[in-house]
Amino acid sequence: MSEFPRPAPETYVEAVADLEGLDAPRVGIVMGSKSDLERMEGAEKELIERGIRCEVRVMSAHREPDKVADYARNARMRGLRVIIAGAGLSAALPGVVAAHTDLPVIGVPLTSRTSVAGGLDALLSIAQMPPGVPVACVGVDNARNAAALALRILES
Ligand code: RP5
Repeated sequence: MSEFPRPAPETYVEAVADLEGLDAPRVGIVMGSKSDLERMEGAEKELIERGIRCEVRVMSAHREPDKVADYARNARMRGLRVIIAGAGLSAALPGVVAAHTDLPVIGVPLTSRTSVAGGLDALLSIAQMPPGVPVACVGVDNARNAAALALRILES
């Protein structure tokens, strides 16, 4: 057995409790591109108005897969309790986040410059997840509802 001192499981639990008591964000808002910022700002606004600490990050499931995987894998340890993920086109981001975390993931299908059928492409990409990898899905461009749902999850 290694002599290297390993933290006891209680230490980890205490660390998470500490994070919750301090300024650690409870909700992560991620999106696939800077071009999504405007459509996602309703989520941040809603959470701030309700006094919920959140963070906003841009990361693409297709262009930066390792960054997305790292973010999702570390999310719970960092104190996050819900992740809101918005993306347009072939919107893989919410599903990829859900593949790497057991936190609840809420997907926001977004319209973008080259969307087809008014965002139906992203809506189907987010909603049609395979069994066992759940992603909640709000309406097209309805980031505010994602925040409202995150709030209900945090309060449940
Ligand atoms: C998606 O592709 C993004 O979420 C965005 O909605 C869309 C277009 O991205 P950009 O080409 O503007 O970076 O991945």
